Amino acid sequence: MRIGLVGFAGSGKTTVFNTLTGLNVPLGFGGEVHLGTVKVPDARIDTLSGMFSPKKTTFAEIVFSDIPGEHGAEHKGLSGKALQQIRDQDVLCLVLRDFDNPAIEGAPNPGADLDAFATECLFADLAMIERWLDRAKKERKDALEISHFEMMKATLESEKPLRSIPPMMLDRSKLTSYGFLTDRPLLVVLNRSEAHVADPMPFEIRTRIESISAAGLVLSASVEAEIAAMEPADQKVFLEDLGLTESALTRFIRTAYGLLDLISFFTVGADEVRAWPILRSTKAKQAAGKIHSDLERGFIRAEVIPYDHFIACGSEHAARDTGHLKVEGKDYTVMDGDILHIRFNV
Ligand SMILES: Nc1nc2c(ncn2[C@@H]2O[C@H](COP(=O)(O)OP(=O)(O)OP(=O)(O)O)[C@@H](O)[C@H]2O)c(=O)[nH]1
Ligand SMILES: [Mg+2]
Repeated sequence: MRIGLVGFAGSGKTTVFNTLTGLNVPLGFGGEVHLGTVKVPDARIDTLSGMFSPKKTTFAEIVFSDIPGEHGAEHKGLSGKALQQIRDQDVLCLVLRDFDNPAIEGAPNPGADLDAFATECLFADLAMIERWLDRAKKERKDALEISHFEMMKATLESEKPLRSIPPMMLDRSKLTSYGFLTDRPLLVVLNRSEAHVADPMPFEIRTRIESISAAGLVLSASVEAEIAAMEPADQKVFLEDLGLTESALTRFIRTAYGLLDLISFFTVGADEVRAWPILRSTKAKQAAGKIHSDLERGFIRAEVIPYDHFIACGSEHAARDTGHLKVEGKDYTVMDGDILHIRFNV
C-alpha cells in the first residue's frame, strides 16, 4: 500500500514521515520526494513465525511518500508536480499545521487549510472531467459512460468529492487511469503543538472531515519524533504520561487499514510465514492472485484454517484431524486471519 503525505509548506510532513518510517530526512522547506517503507506490525505473524521457524518472515508493508509543499510568496498550495505525484498513491494523508511555525507568518488555521486543499483537488478533478466531456460529445462516446461523467461533474459542482459516490453508483474499475484526486481515500492528520497532544479533534474540524468522507487523526509530530527515538520500555511510560496509549504509527496504520477496509490473510510453511493485505470481501481466487498470477489462473481450491482455530489446535495436522481445515472454492470470501493453502494446476 502506498500512502502519500501531502499538505502545505511547513505543515510538518517531513517530521511525520520521519516519525512513521524511523528515517531521518532533514527538515526544512521543499526538496525532493522521499520514500520510506514500514512493516505493518501484526502479533499473529510473530506467533506463526515462532511456530514455524521459517527461513523468512514477511509482514505487510506500507510505502510512505513525503511530498513537499509549494514554496513561494503568493502561492500557497500544491504544485503541479505535487499533484502528479499524488496521483500515484493509494491513500492520501493530508497533514494540517496546528502549531506555531516561526518560518510561517500568522497563526495556524487548519480548518482553512483543509478547505483550501479540498477545493484545490476538487477543481483539478472538475477540469479533467470537463475536458473529457467536451471531447466525448464530439466523439459520440457511449451514452452510459457520458452519464457517469455527468454525474461525477454534478457531484463536484455540489462541492462533494468523488469518493462520496457509493460503489453501486459508479464502476470505478473503468476510472483507474484517470487518477482522480477526490476519489482517493483521505486521511487527515491534525499536527498539533506539544501542549495539545492528547486533546480530542475539535468539533468544527471533525465535522468538515466527515463532510468530505475522510478519516481524521490527531498527533504531535515533534512529540512522536521524540518518542520514536526512545527505548521501547521508556516509550510506554512517556506515552502514558501524555495520556496516550499507542504510538502514532500504530494509530496511523489502524486508521489507514480501516479507511481502506483492508484485512490480512496468511501463508505459512518452513520457507516463509507471510501476511498478505487484501480488501475485505476479496474472493479466494483473487486472493490467490496476490501470491502469484499462476495461482489465480490455475486455481483449484483453497484449504482454509482460521487463525484462532490454528492456534487452538497447535498445528496444521491437528487442525485437519479435528475438522478445522475447510476446503473452499473460488467464490469463498477470505476472512481476516485466514491461513490459506492454495491448490492449483497450470
Ligand atoms: N511545535 C511543533 N513544531 C513542529 C511539529 N511538526 C513539525 N514542526 C516544525 O515545523 C517545521 C517544518 O516541519 P517540516 O516537517 O519540515 O514541514 P514540511 O511539511 O515537511 O514542509 P515542506 O517539506 O517544506 O512542505 C520544522 O521546524 C519542525 O520542527 C509539531 O508537531 N510541533
Ligand atoms: Mg518536507
